Amino acid sequence: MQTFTRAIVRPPAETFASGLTTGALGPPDVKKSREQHEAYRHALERAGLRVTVLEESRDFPDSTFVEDVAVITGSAVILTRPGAESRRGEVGLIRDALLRCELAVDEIAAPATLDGGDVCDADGHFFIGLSARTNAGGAEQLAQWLSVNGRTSSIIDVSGIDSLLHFKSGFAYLGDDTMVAAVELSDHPAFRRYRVVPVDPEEACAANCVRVNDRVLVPAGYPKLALSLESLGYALDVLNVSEFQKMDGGLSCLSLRF
Ligand code: CIR
Repeated sequence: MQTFTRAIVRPPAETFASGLTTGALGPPDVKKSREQHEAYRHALERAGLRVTVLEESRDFPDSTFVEDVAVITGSAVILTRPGAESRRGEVGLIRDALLRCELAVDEIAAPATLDGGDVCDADGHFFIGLSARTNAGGAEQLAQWLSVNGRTSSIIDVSGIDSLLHFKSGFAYLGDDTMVAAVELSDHPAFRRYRVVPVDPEEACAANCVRVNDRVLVPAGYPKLALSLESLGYALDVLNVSEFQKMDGGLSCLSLRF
């Protein structure tokens, strides 16, 4: 499993509640979301990361979900072209921060679309989800870029699974050939050679967890998955992300880790 040393985050702005959401859980409390974001940042620091905190952006209420606008591997990054038009301006907001990290910056070109939430690095093999946000052109451009950077990839079509906004809404790679997968994905032939930890349908949101160095960040409120992971020997950091879940986001989307 890759060791991460850095992360980039952006706290939610005052306008957070006007971002995109399917809205089933009601509006988020901005103050609470900021507290949860700070706790998240501290968890990344506990895992050994140096965290760069970017300025919040009132103009882009979804910009706290920084993972969607860039894909990083090694010392290279590709800026995405988010599937949601209201999020495209977030790309320009993050470019300078990535350049300052001395990453070589490329960019997905129109009309392709790609959200980082559809991209999962499994020890150098990338799974790329096709979804309502990521189209075939975006997946292909990313696959090509990854190949130039010495990485392999395969495409997983989640566009027919209504419960998943992004591939990683239902999937996480934990290292050690182990993955957490929502029921809709757990039998996928692409995952046959891995150990798959299934997520109980009652705990569907738990699938979006994140391995960061020696620990796994998991969302609070999903005891069954927590127990499964603990029994496999993972050290967990349980975090409340209720306010981000109200905006269809979770743990992975709140940072870029590299
Ligand atoms: C959106 O709909 O784009 C945001 N409200 C949530 C994005 C969550 N990102 C992610 O799962 N990677």
